[in-house]
Amino acid sequence: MSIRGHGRASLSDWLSHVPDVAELVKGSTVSLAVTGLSRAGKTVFITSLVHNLLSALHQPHRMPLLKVVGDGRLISAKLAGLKTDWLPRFPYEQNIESMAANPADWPARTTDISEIEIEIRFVPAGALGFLLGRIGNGVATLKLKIIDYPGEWLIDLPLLTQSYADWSRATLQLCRRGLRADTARDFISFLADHRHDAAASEQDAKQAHDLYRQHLRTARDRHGLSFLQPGRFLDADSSVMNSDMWFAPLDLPHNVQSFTAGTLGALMERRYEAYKTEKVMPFYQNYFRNYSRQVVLVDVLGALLAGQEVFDDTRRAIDAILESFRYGQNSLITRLLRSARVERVLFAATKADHVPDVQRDHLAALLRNMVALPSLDVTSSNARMDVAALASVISTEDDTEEIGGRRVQVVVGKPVGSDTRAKFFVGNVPARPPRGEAWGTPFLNIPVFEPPAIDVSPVDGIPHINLDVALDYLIGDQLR
Ligand SMILES: Nc1nc2c(ncn2[C@@H]2O[C@H](COP(=O)(O)OP(=O)(O)OP(=O)(O)O)[C@@H](O)[C@H]2O)c(=O)[nH]1
Ligand SMILES: [Mg+2]
Repeated sequence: MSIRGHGRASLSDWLSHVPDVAELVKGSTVSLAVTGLSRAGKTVFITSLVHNLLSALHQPHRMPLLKVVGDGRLISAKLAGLKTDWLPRFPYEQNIESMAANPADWPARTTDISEIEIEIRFVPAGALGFLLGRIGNGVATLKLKIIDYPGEWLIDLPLLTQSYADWSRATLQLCRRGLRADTARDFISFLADHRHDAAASEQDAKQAHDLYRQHLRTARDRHGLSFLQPGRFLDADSSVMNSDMWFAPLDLPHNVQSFTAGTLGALMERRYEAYKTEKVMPFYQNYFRNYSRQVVLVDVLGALLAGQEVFDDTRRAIDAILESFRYGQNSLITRLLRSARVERVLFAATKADHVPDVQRDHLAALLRNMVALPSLDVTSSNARMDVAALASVISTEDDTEEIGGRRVQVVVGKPVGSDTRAKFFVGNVPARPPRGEAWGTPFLNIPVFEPPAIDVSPVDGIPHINLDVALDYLIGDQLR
């Protein structure tokens, strides 16, 4: 609706036709969920985002491409007070303190969901801003809830349409190949002595569960594998470990689809089904459906450096994650979310400061390729999706170095635990997934860099790459 053409109507008439204005005055809420596979950079992303938002008034040139900041329309951004929600609070203060400490440290690993809320006050752009000036103090409020949750939980969605027998067979097949053949060795040999038609035993179920979980954790921690189901088996000490969730896949012959009562197979199947209804479905029905904006962080470079098997496994995990954002008619996710939809999703390659500037476009292009975005975006019922490369905390500087008579771009940084800064050359980031023999030439490894000097008070902010662009894509429309 345009202002012209309503010249004769009173302001209040006009206002009654513009629902956004009422909403702007009383304040609206948007939930931005930050997810991604283990170690992708979720906690650091949220910590830096919050710190830079709280600092934006003092240091606007840190976030110029977040339009509300760039346009000079931001009035204030502060942490919301008492929480009314039941989710644990995201430990922003603790994280920023460890990153600002001397020696600096990165935040601890997280295993559960948490949330933090920021209240943003701003002058709306254009006609709405003019109107708000007329009827109020000209200031609108947006409550931004930011949620940190493990991407592994999304990898559980495909379980909902898979029977226990089919899941067992697919999982065991995977366990026998590549790096998993090693991490799953004890589990597989245990299964050889514990058939599905043996009498159900609480102790056997528990032992299979423990060995299977051990395999999942080793696959993740030692090798960086990510297609690991069920996702909650990786949580440190969650309620999933109640005895009614002790299950694992079994080694089943091809013809077995159902299990006789009283057997180990029947016990495992019952628990697998309970996991779906008690863990997977409630997450979608009670939480996910409210997160209308989401960012999926991917450590693309880490996957690339880890080699072909890990890279392919990351792609498989991303494929599973994508299912939560595709809303075809009658698909399972569509039914689970009922009328709710995720409106915008950004897939972001993190830690872009690990490579020099000239390589960062390739990082984004490689992720675009992994996500297969061009073919996806055509269906309008899907969430709107895009791809970016970013660094939540720039911990390096760009430089050049002569290698083999050629001048190449490198990054300079201080590895954690080292006293000195050093130059690192990671090789060239390919814009497409490497094929066949291209995997033969290994990429050099990159260390964990110390974060730069950071001030705990929200004044200076934190140097980053593209955090402002990412945030503007995700919630910029709410701040116009
Ligand atoms: N150089 C650099 N390193 C980063 C950046 N973001 C994350 N890292 C590194 O990646 C590690 C993991 O980051 P987190 O934010 O803890 O990752 P996460 O996804 O929350 O990990 P989990 O909680 O274990 O799932 C950090 O400890 C840093 O070493 C970045 O922007 N630049
Ligand atoms: Mg974390």
